[in-house]
Order: sequence, then C-alpha cells, then structure tokens
Amino acid sequence: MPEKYIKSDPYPWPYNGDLRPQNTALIVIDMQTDFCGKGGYIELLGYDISLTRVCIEPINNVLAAMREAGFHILHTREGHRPDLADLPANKRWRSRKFSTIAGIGDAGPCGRVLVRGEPGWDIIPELYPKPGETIIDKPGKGSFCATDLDLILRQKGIANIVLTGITTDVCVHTTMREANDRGYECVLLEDCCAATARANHDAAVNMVKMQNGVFGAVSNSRDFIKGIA
Ligand code: C5J
Repeated sequence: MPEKYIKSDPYPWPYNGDLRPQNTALIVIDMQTDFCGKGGYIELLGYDISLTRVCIEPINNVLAAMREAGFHILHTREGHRPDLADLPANKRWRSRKFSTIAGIGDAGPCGRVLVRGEPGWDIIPELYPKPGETIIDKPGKGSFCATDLDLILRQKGIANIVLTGITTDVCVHTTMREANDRGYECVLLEDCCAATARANHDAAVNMVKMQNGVFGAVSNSRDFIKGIA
C-alpha cells in the first residue's frame, strides 16, 4: 500500500503514512444545541454562540468527503442521565453559579440543560448523524471517560483519529489527550473546531503542536479533503 499523508503541522499526518478509510475515524465532538444553539447551555452562560457555530460548515464539508470515501464516522454528545446520578456535584454547582437562568440539570429554554433526551442536548440538525454512524454519550469532557469509545475503536481497527467539534479547549482537547495517551495517531482540524473565546481556541491549537506534536498534528478542512482525495 503506497504511503499517504495529509499536509499538517508540525509533521505530515499520519506519522507512518498509513492513512486508509479502514483504519481512520472522524470524531465530531458535541455539536449539540447546548453548545452552539439558541437557548442552549453555552448561551445561558453568556457566551456568543456565533463563536462556536463557525465550524459547522467546515465540519459538514469534511463529513461529506469522509462519508463518500467510506471512512468511519463517530459523534459524541455530552450529557447526563435524567436522574443526574452521573453529574458530579461540583460540576452542577459551578454551572449554576455562573448561569443567570439555569444550570446543568435545570429547566431552560431548550429543556433540561445537558440532560439526555432533552432537545438542547441533541446534535444540531445541520450535522445530525446518518444511520449507522456511532454516537457516544459521555458524562464528561473527555470522550473516553466512562464510555465504550475505546472498545468500539479497537473493534473497528482504528489507528488514526481526526478530531473536530466544540469546544477546542475543553472537550476536543481532553479527547485528543486521552486518545494520544492510548496510542491513537491524532490530527485536529483547526477550522472544524471552535471555542467560546478565540484566544482559547488559538492556544489550544498551539498546544497540540509543541514538542514536535506532543498530542499529534494540526491541519484544516481544505488540506484534509485534498489529502484524502
Ligand atoms: C464544554 C464541551 N465546553 N463540549 N463542553 O463544557 O467542550
């Protein structure tokens, strides 16, 4: 099999040139109304959701290209059980302290905030998973914590992970760090991620690239799509 690389920084990705639909997965992280929709959790915290919505179109472009080429596609959703048994008390306390309307578990404009099954918790219609794509429901920021993501990736034979979604500095970064420690070869597509503050996004992207790519590599939707063509 000839080697294949994506143009990325600080090294062409993946490190070994073994890039195939069979061993590579796209993970779209937490593109939920609660993080980028009107009346969702992030808006209740006082943030401008146009900052987290900028990545919708680039993600859609990558999704279309990877679906067409037959890559594995996974989506995640952050959220808690309706009885809140998996919601740490300090997470709830902090969310209530800084929200003027509703904290996690409370009733808000899009139903109970970050509670599974509520309208605000689900993935936005623009990026809704297609039948057959895996959805991982997670109670925390990292997608590996208290989920079956690692088991599923290993069953599928995944070596390479393409990271997209929101927010760059929180759930995307935590997932990238968890994946990297488990030996997955990761690339973050910078225009397919977004944060509640541009400076945090930029810092998170830079952190990936330090120490010769301490958590993997960084590319963008255009170079990625060109690279897999
Ligand atoms: C946050 C996330 N920011 N999906 N969650 O609380 O990044």
